[in-house]
Formats: sequence, structure tokens, C-alpha cells
Amino acid sequence: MDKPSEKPLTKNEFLKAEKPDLSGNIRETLANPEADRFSGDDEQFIKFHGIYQQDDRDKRKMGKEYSVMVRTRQTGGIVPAAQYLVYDELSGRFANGTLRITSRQTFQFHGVIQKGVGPLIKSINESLSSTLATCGDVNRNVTAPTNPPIDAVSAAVEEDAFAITRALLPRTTAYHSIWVDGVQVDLGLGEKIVKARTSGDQSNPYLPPPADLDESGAPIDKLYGKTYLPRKFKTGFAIPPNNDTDIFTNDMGFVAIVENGKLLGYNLLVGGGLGTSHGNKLTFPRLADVIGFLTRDQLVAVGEAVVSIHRDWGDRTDRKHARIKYVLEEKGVAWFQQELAQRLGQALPAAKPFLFKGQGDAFGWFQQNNGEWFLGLFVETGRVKDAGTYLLKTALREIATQFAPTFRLTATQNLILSDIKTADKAAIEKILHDRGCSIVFNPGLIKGRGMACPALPTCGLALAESERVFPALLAKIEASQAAAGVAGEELVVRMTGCPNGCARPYNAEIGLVGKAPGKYNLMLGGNREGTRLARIWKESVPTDEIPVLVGGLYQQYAKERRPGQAFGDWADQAAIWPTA
Ligand code: SRM
Ligand code: SF4
Repeated sequence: MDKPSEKPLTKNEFLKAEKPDLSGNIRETLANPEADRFSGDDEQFIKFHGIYQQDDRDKRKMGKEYSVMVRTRQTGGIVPAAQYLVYDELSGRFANGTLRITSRQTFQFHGVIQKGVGPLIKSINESLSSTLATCGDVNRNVTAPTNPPIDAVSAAVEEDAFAITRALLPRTTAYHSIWVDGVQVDLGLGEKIVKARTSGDQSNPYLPPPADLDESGAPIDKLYGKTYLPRKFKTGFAIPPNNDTDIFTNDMGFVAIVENGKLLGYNLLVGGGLGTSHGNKLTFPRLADVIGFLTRDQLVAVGEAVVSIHRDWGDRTDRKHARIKYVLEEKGVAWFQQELAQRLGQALPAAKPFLFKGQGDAFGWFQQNNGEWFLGLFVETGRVKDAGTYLLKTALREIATQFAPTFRLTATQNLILSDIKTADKAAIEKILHDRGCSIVFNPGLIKGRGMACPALPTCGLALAESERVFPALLAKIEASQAAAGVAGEELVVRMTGCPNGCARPYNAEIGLVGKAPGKYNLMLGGNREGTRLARIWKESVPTDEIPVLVGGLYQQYAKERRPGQAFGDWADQAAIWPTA
């Protein structure tokens, strides 16, 4: 593959080149009291600020009801309790009252009204977080292991995840001038913001390092230049044997290499990515390649060099074919290693051996190495809400206020509360039980491993339901499993409303990918470790038929499986596939 040049550049490339500070007309829209939405080119610019223009798709027949989705940045899913309390308050005031834990360890606010977006983003920044570059053609939220959240190695990895986060933030100053300096609203959040700013470190870990300036005083972005990356870019860290961050699905992954309890460095993985488009053969899900080994002091230089290869070699003529995975696929690992060596001034040594033995979160109480405790909680489809007698949002507010644990969002859309004293355990448990949330302690290993993307009604790209139908569907799959005599066995089921793959169905044991309203491609053969891709077993299966088909497969699995063989491993090998 030569550098793509003959085809015309995409429209997004011209937009970025015209306004490299990414400001678009956002300031003007915010200042216009008549504006009920961001429109035109701004729909692209706002993404770099962590905002998506959406409308309630349930209400489209009556005309479009606009709102936005806002995504925060939380490296490794870390949310201090005081920051969580600010989010809790903001979600009630300006959004739909829920907080959505995402598959990349951030929070999303859905249904944010136009007048709320300024105060919301200003307050997020005041609570020492940010929404800068959580979307757009840049490095997104950096994921890092939460299982376990606290030991010497995970603390070192966390430190590195923050170092790479900062290094890969865009240097534009427009974000701060629009949302922090430009929004003048007193929300009366005084006490809450003060607490968020005085708990521990006072500095915002998501402030980009100062940029160099050109002759006119404008910031220069040495890494991203004026046109940023051809497409989104995702970075994650993992600590074997748990692949809880699904590291092979990232554009760039760092796999911790640990010897005698000490972090030696990382194996570099490049070229993972899942998004596809139905019927477009140029697009496909891909797991990352292993490139080489690096020491901790090389981390930032290697990260920047990999991003610069995407910047220079990614396809800017077709946004469906623009991720770094296509560069790896078409040019190969040896080419990539050489290109990286040239940019670093030295080749990386060969990768060191590593092995993943599973993925996902642990539920219930576990002791940290410092004697304190962490509590793994199941959050159905990542949605923190109050509904009927299930009052998770209220319970978490009470726990944050009284005990101030660190909140850690997991990459399977669950939640860990860490740094809890032995004396506080019983009271925290009581709050959760009293608020109708007993399920959070022990969901079982189908619910606990499952993931679904938001899809309808908020996602503009959804072809089918996901989050809203997933719990009922999973319950039926659980029942089929029990009927086959293997109740309670671990199973990774993931569902999305379209082939973009936001809940990572492509490496699940059972992946359900929305094709049309009420119809899904049923994918099988991924594994529990997240290291093998699933394949389409049946196309366009109606929702009601999914549990019936899975029930049949489970009956066969129960008869045929070898001792200890997981469902995904059996399905990959079983005589269930059409013969060529
Ligand atoms: Fe995603 C676009 C939600 C993780 C691949 N994703 C979207 C948008 C913003 C729709 C849009 O562009 O209008 C969705 C917003 C829905 C809503 O109403 O909230 C959306 N993606 C999500 C989240 C919230 C899903 C979730 O269940 O948690 C995740 C937010 C992550 C975060 O906090 O940063 C989310 N998205 C992912 C992942 C999984 C991951 O990164 O681990 C993937 C697959 C991995 C990958 O990137 O290849 C993913 N999202 C996409 C794509 C396909 C990209 C591609 O290369 O083709 C799109 C569409 C696009 O970019 O054009 C997309
Ligand atoms: Fe929307 Fe598709 Fe992502 Fe689901 S997978 S959130 S439907 S873009």
C-alpha cells in the first residue's frame, strides 16, 4: 500500500485544516439564545470537545427533539468520590438523570439540553476532569486494568496510563477558552466543586501540556499538526493474566510484563479495531499484532511514534478505511516495526512471552495490598440509575457522601469502589441492600460478563435495539444454559445495535450485531480471554429466535464438550458451521 493520494480527501480533512484549533462556530452557537442545536460543520467539531449531537429517536415521528451526549475522560476509569458527586448532580440537572458507564471506562451524560451543555462541561472541568478529545480524530480515553485496582503493579501501570494520556492530548487552547473561561454561569455547586478540587492532588490530570507557539502566538501541535489523525485512535493497558481491558481491540495496546512482582515494561500491540459496515468488504474487525517490547522510560516516545505513523499513513480519503488497523493489515508487521524503528532511532527488542487466562470483573469484596478493601459491583448495561425499587444512583450518592471511596469504571461497564476501610464495609453493604440493589454483589457470570451498547433511542447510527432489550434476552439465554444442565457457567455475550461494535461483540463467545430493526447477526467462536475473533454463524436472526438457537447450541455443547471446555472454544471447533 502506498500512501493514499489519488482519491480526494474526505470533507473532515478540509474542516480540520480550516480550523485547526477545532473551535468551529461553537462559541457563536452557545451565545445564541435561539439555537436549539449544533449544526452543519459544528457537528464534527463538537466531537473533539466530547459532544455528540443527538435526537430522541423514539420521538422522531413527532419531529426531532434535539439534545447532546457528553462523554467524560477518566483514565483507567478512575473517578474520585467528590468528582462523582458533581457528576451525579449534573446528570439530574442537565441530562436524563442517568450516568452511563461506557465500554472504555468513561461516563456519558445522555439527553443534555442545549442550555445545559456549557455549564455541564465547565463543571466537569472544575471537578478536575475533562471532555477534551474523548471523541474525534485523536487519542480517546486511555483504558487501564481495574482488576485488582490496587497493588504495586497496577499503581505503576496507572501512572503510565496518565503519562500517555497527557502526552497524546491535543494542544488546542480553544477547548478551555470556550468551555472553561467562556462559560459564565454560577450553578451554586460551590461546596461540591470545592470538595472535588481539594480531594488529593489539586491539578487537573487532563490538562494538555503547554504548547509551543508559532510567530503569531498560535499553539503548534507537534504530534497532531493541523489535521489531526485520519480517524479515532484508542489506547489501552492490560496486566496479564486478566484481559479486562480487551487489549487486542485497541489501536495501540501496552501489555504489562511483570517479573518478581516488578513492572519491567510493556509489550506493544498495534492494529486492533472492531468497527465494520455491513456489506463493505473494505472493512472488518481485527485484533492487534504484537510488535515488540519497551521499557517504561520509552513509553511516551513509543506512543507518540505509533500515533505519528497513523497520522502519516492512515487513509484520509475514506473514513471507513482510515483506522491504523488497515495500515497494519495492508503493510504488515515487519514494515511497521521498521517504520517505528526509524522514528524512534532504534528497533524495539522482541516481545516477551505473556498469557491471558480470562477477562472481566470480580464481584463482591476483595482485600487490597494496603489492607483496605474494594467492592466489585455489577451495573446492568452500565446504566447508573434509579428505577422503581432499584435505587443504584441514590445508593452510590449516599456511599460517596459518607465514605468517599474511589470509583473505578470497568471496561465491562461495571463499577469498583476501592479504598474502603474494614469498619465501613457493613454500612456500605446495608445501603446497597436497603436501596434494592442486592443483585450488584452477585450477578452470575452471564450477566456479569455481558455488555450492550446504548443504541436506541439516543444513538443516531443504531439499526436495532441493544441496551433496552439486552437484560431480557440475557435472562432467556441464562435459562437455556440451565436447561442444558450447565447453569451458572461463565459466558461472554455482547450485543450492539449496528456493526460499529461499541460493546465489542466481535470477540465475544456470543456476539449479536444489529442488522435491521429486530434482527441480528449471531456470531460465535470468540473466547473468554478476548484473544480470538468470532465469526458470523447466522445472519439476520429475529430477536425471539436468538434464545431458541442458543438453547439448541447449548444442548449440543453439553453433550459434546470436553471437560472444562468453554462454550466459545467448543463453538469455534464444533460441527455447526457450513462446510465449504
Ligand atoms: Fe462507539 C460511534 C457509543 C465504544 C466503535 N459509539 C459511537 C457513537 C458515538 C455514535 C455516533 O457516532 O453517533 C455512539 C454513541 C451512542 C450513545 O447514544 O451513547 C457510541 N462507543 C459507544 C459507547 C458508549 C458504547 C458502550 O456501550 O459503552 C462506548 C464509549 C467509549 C468511550 O467511553 O470512549 C463506545 N465504540 C466503542 C468501541 C469499543 C472500544 O473502544 O473498546 C468500539 C469498537 C472498537 C473500535 O473502535 O474499533 C466503537 N463507535 C465505534 C464506531 C466504529 C469505528 C470504526 O472504526 O468503524 C463508531 C462509528 C464511527 O466512528 O463512525 C462509533
Ligand atoms: Fe450506536 Fe452502533 Fe455503537 Fe451501538 S454499536 S452505540 S448502535 S454506533
